[in-house]
Amino acid sequence: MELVAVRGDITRLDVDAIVNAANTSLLGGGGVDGAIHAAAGRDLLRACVKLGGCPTGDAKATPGFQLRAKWVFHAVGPVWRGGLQGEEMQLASCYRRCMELAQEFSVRSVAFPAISTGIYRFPKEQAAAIAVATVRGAAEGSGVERVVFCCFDEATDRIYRQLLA
Ligand code: AR6
Repeated sequence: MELVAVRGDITRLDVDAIVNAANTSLLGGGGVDGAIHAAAGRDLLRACVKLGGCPTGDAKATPGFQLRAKWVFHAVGPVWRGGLQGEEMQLASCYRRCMELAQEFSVRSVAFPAISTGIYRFPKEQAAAIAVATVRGAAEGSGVERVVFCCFDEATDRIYRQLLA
């Protein structure tokens, strides 16, 4: 499996599935969630309403509608509360669940944003280390050939490039 860091907007990527950094309502929000809903169109919200929310650490799938990606995996990362409330486990669980969904939907390429590191304030370096280790650990037998870590800001891009070098 190939792991790469790409700087840019996840809604523009040509992959089978993109991951959203959602909240437990799955009804949209700011950050990457807002960008994905804006790019996918109103049908995405209608599909999300039917999912009835999602617990922290889990992920649920919808079609990508107007996106190039066929699927969106809506993952709910933890809000950072100092690190003693299971945040690392919950973040790892998001990445693991998305890799399971990738297998379930026969997805060969998937792009992740840096879940929880924006509005939810999870420390960026710690989150990136968890993301890379968890994805690597879930690779075997998943059928996923290419994982893109989509880095929106320069700091995130630098961290992933170092980790993957
Ligand atoms: N493409 C790729 N990455 C992006 C994009 C984009 N278009 N826009 C922002 N990022 P955040 P969270 C990066 O805040 O911390 C929402 O309101 C951003 O720079 O989007 O998990 C949800 O509804 C950062 O590196 O998600 C939740 O309520 C990363 O995406 C809450 O925010 C994650 O930042 C989730 O907070």
